[in-house]
Parts: sequence; structure tokens; C-alpha cells
Amino acid sequence: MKKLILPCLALLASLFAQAQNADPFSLPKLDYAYDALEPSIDAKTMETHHSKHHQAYVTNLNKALKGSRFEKMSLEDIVLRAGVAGDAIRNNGGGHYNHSHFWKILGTGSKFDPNSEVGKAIAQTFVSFDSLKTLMNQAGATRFGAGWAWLYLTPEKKLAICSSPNQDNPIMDVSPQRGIPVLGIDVWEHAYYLKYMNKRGDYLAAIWNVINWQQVNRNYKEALASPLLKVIEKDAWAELKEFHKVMGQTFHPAEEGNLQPIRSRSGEMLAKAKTLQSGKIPPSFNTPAIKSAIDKLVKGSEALDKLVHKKKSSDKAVTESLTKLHDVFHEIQGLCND
Ligand code: MN3
Repeated sequence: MKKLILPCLALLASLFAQAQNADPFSLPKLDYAYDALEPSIDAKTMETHHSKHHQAYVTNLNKALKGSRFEKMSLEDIVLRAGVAGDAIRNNGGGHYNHSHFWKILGTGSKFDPNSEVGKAIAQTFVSFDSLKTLMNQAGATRFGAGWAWLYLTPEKKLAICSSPNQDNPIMDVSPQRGIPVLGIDVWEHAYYLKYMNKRGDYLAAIWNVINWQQVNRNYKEALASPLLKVIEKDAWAELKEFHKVMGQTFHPAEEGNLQPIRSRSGEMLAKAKTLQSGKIPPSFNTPAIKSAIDKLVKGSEALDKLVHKKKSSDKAVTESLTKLHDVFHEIQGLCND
């Protein structure tokens, strides 16, 4: 019996080690053959695009993640933090997310349905399917250099159109337009050059023949229900982020006994609190509880600033006042996460 158990354990241990070392991301398989989208998108372009370009994003993303604090995160969480993750993770994480999305919204045999959820939302926002196509093609054609055209869902749950440079997308904290992608079109030259050469417009006109509208409708419904939408809405609340920055940069040193940052920045903290109070609160967070917590934040910042400017304010009193203010801030953070 022992003779059997030991090799089994060794095998399990090696499988476990392999699983531990496995790369977090891999190239997804296509649901169709490379030539399935002919003649709109040719087989050679599809093969190179998927097996070479997308594969390179996956390989380089895995490499860039190794040993970083983003290593164990989901792709969405990584993409959401693109601005702080560094260029390699931003470009390759975006590349992996965007292409995984792109392969799925392509396909044949599923026509645009005006009675589908996304069909109705498109009519409501853009009046007609034709004007959606025109606006998307404009977004794609006017994107200078490489990038993407997006139909996406905003945190207000409205459809909107934008374009992004390189491998950015509306989920990213760096994007001026935020939301969840519903239909993204790759306008990098590698997506069309073999067949269309320099004629990006012809590629854009043809791609509408091979959109998988069932998938686009699914994307729309999933985006509507996705908790990520509220995360993006909060992340895009610039005034809250600005206040948070000053709070983080003054409270944490104070915890370690360094009061210099708060003593020099209490006025700035008060200014950020007032901007937060007078700014527009995003719809999901516009509740009486959050409004009153923000009022408390302004009062607390005022008290702290006064204390700091008093002639002989003790370190103990300043620390106490700052700690109280930090608690109020976390009350808001908590209310936002409900
Ligand atoms: Mn591409």
C-alpha cells in the first residue's frame, strides 16, 4: 500500500506545483473557423490576428504580471486599474480583453433584431440602426493610428459611442469615456490591411455583415446587470478620488507619527472636501446618507484645518481630528459599496 501512496503523492505534488506556476491567461479558442467570415474578413487576416497578434498580447501579459500585485486579479480588475498597472500590463491586458471580446461579437447567421433588448436601446439612443453604423464607422475612421471603436454602456445605463487609442477601452481608469463594452471594433491595421490595404472605411463597411447580434445582445444584458458598472461609476467620481488621494497621503504618514503632511496640506484637504460637496454626485450614490456624510466631511475638514493653524496645536489633537475625519471618509466609502 505504501508503495502506491508515495508515487501518488509525488504526482499530486507535481500537478499542484504545475497549477501554481500556470500562466493566469491563455488564448481563447474561436467558435468558428478562420475562413468563416469570408469574404468580409479573410481567413489569412483572421489566422494572423488570432494566432499571432492576440497570442502575443496573452504571452506578454502573463510575462508582465509575473511577480506583480496584479498577478492574481481577474482580467476586468486588471483592465480597470490600467492607469496604475504600467504600460506593459495596460497594453497587453487591454489587448487580451479587447480581442477576446472581438472574436465573440463576430460570426455569421445572427442578424440585427430591432425587437431585441439591444435593438430597442439602439433605436432609443441613436434613432435607427443605420445611424448607429454611421456613428460607429465615424468613430473608427477618425481614430488616428491604431485603436478601437466602441458601443458601450455608461454607468447611467445608456448606450454611447467612443473610440480609444491603442488597446485602451472604456473600462479603463485612463479612459475619458467610462463604461462596459457592448460592441468593439478593432481598427488596427493588422485587423484589415492584408485584404483592404489602406482602405479602413471599406473594412468598416464590410464588418457589419459579420456581427453576431445574439452575442451583442447578451453583452448588453450582462452589462446592464454587471456589478462592474457601479465600480466604474464610483471610479469615475473624480472629486471623491481627489479627496481620497489627499486623505491617503496625509493619514497614513500620521499613523506612523509623521504629521508633517497633514500640517502642510490641511487647507488642500478642506478645498477637496468642498469641491466634493459642490460637485455632481453620480446617480447611484446620490442618497441622503451619502450627502449628509459629505457634509460631515466638510465640517471635519474645517475643524482639522483650524486646529492645524492654531498656534500651539498638539500632535495628539491633530492626530485625533484626522483619525475622526478618516472614519467619516470610510463611512462614505462604505455607503458607496452597499
Ligand atoms: Mn487586433
